[in-house]
Amino acid sequence: MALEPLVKHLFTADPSAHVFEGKLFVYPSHDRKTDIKDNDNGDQYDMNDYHVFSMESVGGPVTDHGLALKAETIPWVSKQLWAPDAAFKKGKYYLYFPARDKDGVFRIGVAESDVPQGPFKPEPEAIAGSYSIDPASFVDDDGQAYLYFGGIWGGQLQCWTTGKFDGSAYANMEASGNVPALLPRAAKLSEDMRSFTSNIKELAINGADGQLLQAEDHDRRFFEAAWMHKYNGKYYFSYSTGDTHFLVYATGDSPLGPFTYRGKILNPVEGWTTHHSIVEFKGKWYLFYHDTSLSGENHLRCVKVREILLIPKADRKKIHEYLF
Ligand code: FUB
Repeated sequence: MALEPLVKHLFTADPSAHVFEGKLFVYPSHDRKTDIKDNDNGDQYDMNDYHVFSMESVGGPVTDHGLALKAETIPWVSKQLWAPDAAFKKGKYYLYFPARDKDGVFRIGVAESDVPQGPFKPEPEAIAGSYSIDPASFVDDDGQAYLYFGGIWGGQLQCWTTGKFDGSAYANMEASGNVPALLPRAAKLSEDMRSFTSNIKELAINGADGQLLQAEDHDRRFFEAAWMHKYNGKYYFSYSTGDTHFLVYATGDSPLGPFTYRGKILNPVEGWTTHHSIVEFKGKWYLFYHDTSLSGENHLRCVKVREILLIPKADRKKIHEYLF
């Protein structure tokens, strides 16, 4: 499969892929050119709208459905529409997105449409109690929907250790040394998909020894880009390790964990960030991800897709990029 960008007429990143109405839909960030210098806060990722894409087959033509949602129409947002995701429930489509509110705090919003491509109508307020970035929705076989989220450093998760926003914790980015790493978050979604119906839970990611991954373990600890999929009855929680640039995964027997770290999905790509989704379409599994090969600049990324090969355990050492 050619590893060409999915589209070249826009810069796209953070692809969330879903099968809706028999087609493959991709909900990415829409990167844009700015003069903002790269920094560890991610200020250079200054996006202000979303486009939705679809295709009938992987490798076939990709339709850009145009503007799906823009920042100016979302009353609570000040800037930075980061990585979105979408969900379907009871005849409606929902777009989840992180953005900074008027106080500069990242929150998660939701917008609704009758069709998967949008346009989406935003709720006037962010989801009550939501914080940080990178929402990923997952509807389990029993119909219960979950929202996964969180990101450290520029994603502000380090500011929420007490359950209240503490701006003074921002500059620390994360703990160091031999203490448990910050954990991704998840909550159950209401039947109307617009609010949390459970407390926000911390998702435990343990090593093979059953102990939480440590903050100093930058090759394995959670950084951002949560994704959940189910395969053969197991829950696969995958994410980016941020400053070590891996996509990795952990598995569990429940959508809220605990999860056990299993290994790498993708080695570092060109560019600082890495962010993905995993989806089954027409009997094959695909990894959607991004790199910066179209521009050579960290904040101008392009979405790509490759098939995930289901490799027998014995052969896994030979090809360590594709792991399940
Ligand atoms: O696209 C902006 C941010 O960069 C995303 O929210 C992160 O996951 C990283 O890809």
